[in-house]
Amino acid sequence: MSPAEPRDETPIAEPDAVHIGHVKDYAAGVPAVAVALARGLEQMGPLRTARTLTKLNQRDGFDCPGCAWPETPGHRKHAEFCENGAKAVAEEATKRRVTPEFFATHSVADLRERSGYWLSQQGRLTHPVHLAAGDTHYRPVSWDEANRIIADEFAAMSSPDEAVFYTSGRTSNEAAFVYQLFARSVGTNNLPDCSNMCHESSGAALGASIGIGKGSVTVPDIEAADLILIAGQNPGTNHPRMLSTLEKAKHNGARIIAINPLPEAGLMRFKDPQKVSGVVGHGVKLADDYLQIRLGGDMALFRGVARLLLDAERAAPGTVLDQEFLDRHCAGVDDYLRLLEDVDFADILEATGLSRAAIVDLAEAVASSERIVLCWAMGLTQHHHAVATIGEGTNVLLMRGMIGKPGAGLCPVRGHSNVQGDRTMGIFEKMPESFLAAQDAEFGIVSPRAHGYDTVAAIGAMARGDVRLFVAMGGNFVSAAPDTEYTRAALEQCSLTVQISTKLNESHLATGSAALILPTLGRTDKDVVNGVPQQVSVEDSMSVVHLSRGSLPPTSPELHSEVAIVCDLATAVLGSDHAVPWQTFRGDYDVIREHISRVIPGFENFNTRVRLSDGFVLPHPPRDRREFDTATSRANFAVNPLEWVRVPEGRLILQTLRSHDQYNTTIYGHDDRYRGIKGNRRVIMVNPDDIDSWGLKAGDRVDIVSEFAAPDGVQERRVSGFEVIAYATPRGNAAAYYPETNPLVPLGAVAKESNTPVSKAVVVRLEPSRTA
Ligand SMILES: Nc1nc2c(c(=O)[nH]1)N[C@H]1C(S)=C(S)[C@@H](COP(=O)(O)OP(=O)(O)OC[C@H]3O[C@@H](n4cnc5c(=O)[nH]c(N)nc54)[C@H](O)[C@@H]3O)O[C@H]1N2
Ligand SMILES: Nc1nc2c(c(=O)[nH]1)N[C@H]1C(S)=C(S)[C@@H](COP(=O)(O)OP(=O)(O)OC[C@H]3O[C@@H](n4cnc5c(=O)[nH]c(N)nc54)[C@H](O)[C@@H]3O)O[C@H]1N2
Ligand SMILES: [Mo]
Repeated sequence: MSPAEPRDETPIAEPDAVHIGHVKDYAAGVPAVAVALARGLEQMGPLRTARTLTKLNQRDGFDCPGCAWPETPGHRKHAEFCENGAKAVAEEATKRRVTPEFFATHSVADLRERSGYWLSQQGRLTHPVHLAAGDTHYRPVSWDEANRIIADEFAAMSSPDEAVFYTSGRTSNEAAFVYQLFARSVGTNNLPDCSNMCHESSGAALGASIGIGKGSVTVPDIEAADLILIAGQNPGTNHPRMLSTLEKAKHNGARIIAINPLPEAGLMRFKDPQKVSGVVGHGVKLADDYLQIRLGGDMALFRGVARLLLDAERAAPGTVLDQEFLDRHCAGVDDYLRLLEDVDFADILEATGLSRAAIVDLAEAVASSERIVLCWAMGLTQHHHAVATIGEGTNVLLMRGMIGKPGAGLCPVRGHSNVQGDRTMGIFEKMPESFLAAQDAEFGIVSPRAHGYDTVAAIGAMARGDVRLFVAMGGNFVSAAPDTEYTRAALEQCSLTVQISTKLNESHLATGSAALILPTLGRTDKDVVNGVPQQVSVEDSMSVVHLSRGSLPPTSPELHSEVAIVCDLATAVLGSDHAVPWQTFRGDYDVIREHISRVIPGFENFNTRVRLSDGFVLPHPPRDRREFDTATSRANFAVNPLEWVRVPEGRLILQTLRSHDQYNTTIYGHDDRYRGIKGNRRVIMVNPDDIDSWGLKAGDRVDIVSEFAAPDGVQERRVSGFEVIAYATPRGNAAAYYPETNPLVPLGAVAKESNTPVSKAVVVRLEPSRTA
């Protein structure tokens, strides 16, 4: 039971006063390398730093747990990673340990008082632990006993729908596949995942428009594009390896236009730390143009552009619209063009906050480019009208025939490193019949057909007392979900909460009557079963599937792989004579892949092809053949009434976003370097004129209060003690960090169709701080 290595006692720096420095106008460069190495050495020591970073994103190594940006096919650099990928690795491969002794010292009540940062800095979990109903401490438990406790919970259910199985997007394809197979074998589709809070709006919009919820470009397409639009994405922080691709595109002559309320450093200029020029020079200017749009104004921008394209086509017929593409491959064109007749540019200007000249310029770029790529992330997906916004952006590309041709297409840039793969593997509360039927036939089980709960619905069901068992495969549900206190209370309604985790977080302390923490191997860890090293696979943002194998000896002999945890649990719940050969799966992941190859289209010869040096690319009918698997068998224009976000009198619209020093709910440190904000994360970025009009000064402390309509009148949520920072954000628009401001996001504020929490447009007011 003793941990493999001694506990690291390096003190943990808690936040202090906020320091405001210069906002950077470039990303990466020497500071990025220095920070990456410093974090590595601090958490892992020199040996593990060398052992992990040399294997990161290499063919014989592991997939970076940072983001889902693809590796460049063919040639790979020696160091195929970025500062923030290195931080993600350091966080996982740390030498610090959370042992049973730790839980004996710290009661649950004590741990609830600690910050998320402190919790994660304690290190890797080493042993399964159980919090019995009414107990004050987590105590060690054997794996058999843990599985028996969960099996007893199933026995007490009146319906399998009283169980909920959450997934975060780091889980491998193999683990995700057995996990959803287990949920469906017990009889529920309750499979909410982080994607419900992330790119669900992209999936919903693209599914309706082009018949597949995935992006239609590859890295070589981006490198070959002549116009790249980047809307609602901060790649310098969240997808730093994308900057190298953009640099190449730029070198090949692409024009890049950034659409963002904030002038993010990574959009402006890039210094590649792996090139001499990046280390000593000024770097490459990335964005040629920057459109400082208002929060939620993108649908209007796309519509304005579409209208200008139509006007230009009418002025010079046959020169702007790709009429052949529209005739052969699209549906709903006339309805959409009719909608464009009604465009009032006063609305477009109000919604976007941009000048007409800027929009005309964008439209001219779109009209005159031959290969256009549209990239986006959370700035488009987390709005009330997110699905319509992405549909509108897709319309613009369809008008120009930009789907299914080299150098052009749609590029939703995914977040978690395997979030796309998890969905392909069936982590979805409403998988299509074709998947369920194929899986049932393969295993001789009968999957339920009724749709399950997504993330927001699961919280509602827990709050109603309809859920006995909540299981999380990774993630940090209570902090990632909206409406933190409501969500915490909902989790507390469960009889048993189970977290399969690598590291301690707030969700281990938002427990049902009883709780289990099951520690698991991460990406960097070696996974050896019966003496044979196992490997897992992942799918990146561009549908490339490849292997990942860790290289570090596991933190503790008590760690089980995610696959092993699911298979042992399934055996305990379903019995050893169940139709699915759980223990065979546990012993050899090739056997799992064999079955996947027969259930999921595109995975034929999975075991052979995944061992090719660059893996393999999954089919994408629009990209490959201009085929659209929609009800019309064509690409459908999205036809929706125009919407945007209005700022109510005396209020601000708040977006919640990531700093440069965090991975979602895991806080690495307190240095949002590119934005020049250091020392503390409890800050709100506000336009200087708004600060004046609120009668405030930069540096004042405020409470942020959100307001929303509820059935029983207007309700409020409050977070206290935030420092006001003057920042270059549009008037009426503010920004603050996730997850500190999640308590402000009301559960009921969700995107239409995708049910994604509206994390980028919370109506708030500021009040003098109650906590001084
Ligand atoms: N280092 C690091 N990497 C990560 C993550 C991390 O936390 N840390 N998280 C991963 C995950 S899960 C995800 S989903 C991605 C997230 O990647 P991003 O989507 O880049 O993440 P956010 O910080 O939410 O940034 C949203 C960006 O959209 C802009 N924005 C907000 N609202 C609007 C709008 O209405 N219109 C427009 N045009 N822009 C808007 C914001 O100013 C900001 O630049 O990153 C992944 N990679
Ligand atoms: N207000 C606001 N809320 C948001 C967002 C926002 O922009 N604003 N973004 C949303 C988005 S895009 C996302 S994707 C979600 C993220 O939601 P989640 O995916 O639930 O959250 P993470 O913070 O990524 O989860 C971190 C935890 O995962 C565990 N972990 C890490 N690696 C592994 C592993 O290999 N295996 C296992 N089993 N566990 C592991 C660790 O215990 C760690 O504490 O948050 C959403 N919430
Ligand atoms: Mo995400």
